[in-house]
Amino acid sequence: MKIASIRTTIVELPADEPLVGAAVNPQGKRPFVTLEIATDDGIEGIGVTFFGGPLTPALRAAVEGLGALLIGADPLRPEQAAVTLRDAAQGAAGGLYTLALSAIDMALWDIKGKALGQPLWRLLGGARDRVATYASGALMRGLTLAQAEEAAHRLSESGFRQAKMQLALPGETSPEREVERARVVRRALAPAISLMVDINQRWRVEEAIAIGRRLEELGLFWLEDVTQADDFPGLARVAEALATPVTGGEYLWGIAPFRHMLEARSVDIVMIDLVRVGGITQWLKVAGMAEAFNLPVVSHLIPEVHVHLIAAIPNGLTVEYMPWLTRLFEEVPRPEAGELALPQKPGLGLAFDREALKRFRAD
Ligand code: SMN
Ligand code: MG
Repeated sequence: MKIASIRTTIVELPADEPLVGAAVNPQGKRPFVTLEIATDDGIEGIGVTFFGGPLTPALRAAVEGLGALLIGADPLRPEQAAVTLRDAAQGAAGGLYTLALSAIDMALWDIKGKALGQPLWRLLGGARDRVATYASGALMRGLTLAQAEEAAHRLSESGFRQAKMQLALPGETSPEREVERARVVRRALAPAISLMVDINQRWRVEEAIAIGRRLEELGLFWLEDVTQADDFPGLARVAEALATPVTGGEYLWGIAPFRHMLEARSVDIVMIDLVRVGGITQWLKVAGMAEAFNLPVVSHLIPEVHVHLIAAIPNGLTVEYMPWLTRLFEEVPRPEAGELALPQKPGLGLAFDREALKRFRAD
């Protein structure tokens, strides 16, 4: 089998919040680059990538440019493709290169799954029968306190068993305001729902320790990206100081920084972002590193693909359910009673909705 052609588009999907309708910027849009790889066998694989923001046209060009180098290559050899592309990009390991590689790698694994007639989670190890998932995106820092409280109430009726909120509030904030918001959301959420808190790198180390200590009484499931993501010793100080598990990893590019983060004992839970790590092939390597450090792995965005990856590995903990891409596909795994069912179709088990590709096309 050989790669015959590639096709890309840019789509802009509405920046809505479908879980409880708690969008911070309902008029906003989120740009994505879609990829389809066709083979001479008639099997097609699909991939998607993003985080380009205003660089999205450049990201698309990167996918096109790298993809063109693989015409004629064996699609069942994603490691060979990665070596070819890394060499062509003079050893690049980050930025648009990595985001573009991710879409290509994803599509190659989709092709492999379809060629072998197996869903990806089974092809990659199939460690678990069940995958926990958590509600994300409904309790953002841009909401007022009253809006966050209302969203938490509504989430309580959604069947989710885990939910994430953001702290490090915009504008004037204080440890008191931060802790108050966490308490209000915690009280509004059903007691059986576990709560995670994401800081998105916005606290200093001392702040993270001081506020983190005051949050301990809430029994958080985890505290995420408490400070600058590459301050591995700083993160380690926070992880050491708190009983609450500290999570991080979504901001790291490629696999090597994870080695340093793990060696520094910076986190208790490893979060892997599929597009920043460089695709499925690289994601699995980081999951293996985490396992060797006796740490669980959680996913970042793209639940439609991450459901496979968290199910494949023995140390998968939970899938972030942030339904940004739902509209792009004909069918997606839906959360039910806090879990995602394992897809049974071969490969990713996803197909682009042709109508949606047309309707949201932005190139
Ligand atoms: C996050 C990061 C980037 C985009 C959306 C959300 C956040 C998360 O850090 O963990 O979901
Ligand atoms: Mg995060």
